[in-house]
Formats: sequence, structure tokens, C-alpha cells
Amino acid sequence: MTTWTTFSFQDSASPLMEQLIFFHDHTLMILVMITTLVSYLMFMLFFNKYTNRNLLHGQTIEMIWTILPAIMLLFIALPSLRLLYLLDEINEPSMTLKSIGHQWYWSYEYSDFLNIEFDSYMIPTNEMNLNNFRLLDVDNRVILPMNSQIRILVSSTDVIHSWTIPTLGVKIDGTPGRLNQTNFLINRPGLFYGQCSEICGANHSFMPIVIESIPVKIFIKWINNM
Ligand SMILES: [Cu+2]
Repeated sequence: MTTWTTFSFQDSASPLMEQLIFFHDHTLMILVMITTLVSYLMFMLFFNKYTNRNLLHGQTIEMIWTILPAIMLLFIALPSLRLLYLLDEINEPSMTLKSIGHQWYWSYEYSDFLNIEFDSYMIPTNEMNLNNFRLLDVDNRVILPMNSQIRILVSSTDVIHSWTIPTLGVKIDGTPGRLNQTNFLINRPGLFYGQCSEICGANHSFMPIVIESIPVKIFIKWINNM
């Protein structure tokens, strides 16, 4: 990875993450416009000759600079609420994956199929192959079908963890004694990396998540051979 790619989002692999990136860019445009205007006004103050120093009030301009920011806030708040509700929606999932956080690894259960469960540990640096990412690759990946609605249930056995995949726009806490749910759709094949995003103890940095997205037909073959 080059330095510049670390300053932006990763490419999205789900429709919701695409929407999140659009919303980020939209909000950033508004922020840039406000910052430009305010900087210009502050800069121009230096060249003001104070010809209006006896001016005491201006009803019209005060109305404008009160109402205009309120309208601009609406342009941020409404798309934000729309996204919030879209992210919370569960759209008839075609399968369910259960992910349980442990100190310090993830375990997965495919509850729709009989007896499929496994642990997923990080590959330590001294056991890495040349094609592995350091601190990011795991011994058992989560295999998921692409273009299908997937529900994920997240919980934990000890402390709070957070199951996170940036390219899918998913970040959900694994809390002991609670079952959190969310859903996502992966729209392309590939490997998608994530890390635990809740400070959960000494090896918090060493419990990554890897999703391998494959076509549905191949997924069914894989699940039959488990
Ligand atoms: Cu954790």
C-alpha cells in the first residue's frame, strides 16, 4: 500500500459502504465551502477601513446568518438519518453467520448448517508466508457467498470486542450476554480485512478478521465439504 491510499477510505465492497462514502464526500464538500467562506471573511478583516464603525445593528443580515446555517445543517442531518435507518434495516437474510469474540480470537458458527463452527486466529509473524499480510491474516477465514443478504450475530464470551470490516461498512460490538445483529451484502468476490475495534486487552491488536467472498455455487460446494 502506498502512503496516499492510507488517507482515504478503502474501496467499498457493499452498497451501504458506497452510500457511507457518498455521504462523507457530501458532508466534506459543505465543510470545505464553509471553511473557505469563513477564511475569506477573516482574511478580509485585515483590509477593513472601519468605515461602518457607527453601525449598531442590521436586522436583515442577522436574519440571514441565523437561518442559513440552520438550513445547511438540515442538508447534513436528513441524509445522515436516511443512512442511519438504512444501516439498521434487516432485509430477509439468506443466511446467518454467528461471530463470537474471545480474548483474543474470533470464533464463527454457521447456524443454518449442521455443526459448522471454527476458531479464527491471527497468523503470527514468524509463521507467515510471502503472500500474507502481517497482523492481518488468519488461519481460518470466514467464507461467505457474494450477492446475498447475510445476517451477522455478534456476541462475546469475556470482554467487549467489536467486529469490524471497513469495506463492508460493518462495525458492531460483541458484548458478553448480549446478541447484536446487523446485515450486509458483499457485491464482489475477494478478501476483506478487518480488526477488533474495541480495546479488549493485551492482544487486542492481534485478533483480525478476514472474509473470503466467493460465488454462491462455490460456497455451497464448500459448505457441503465441511
Ligand atoms: Cu477484541
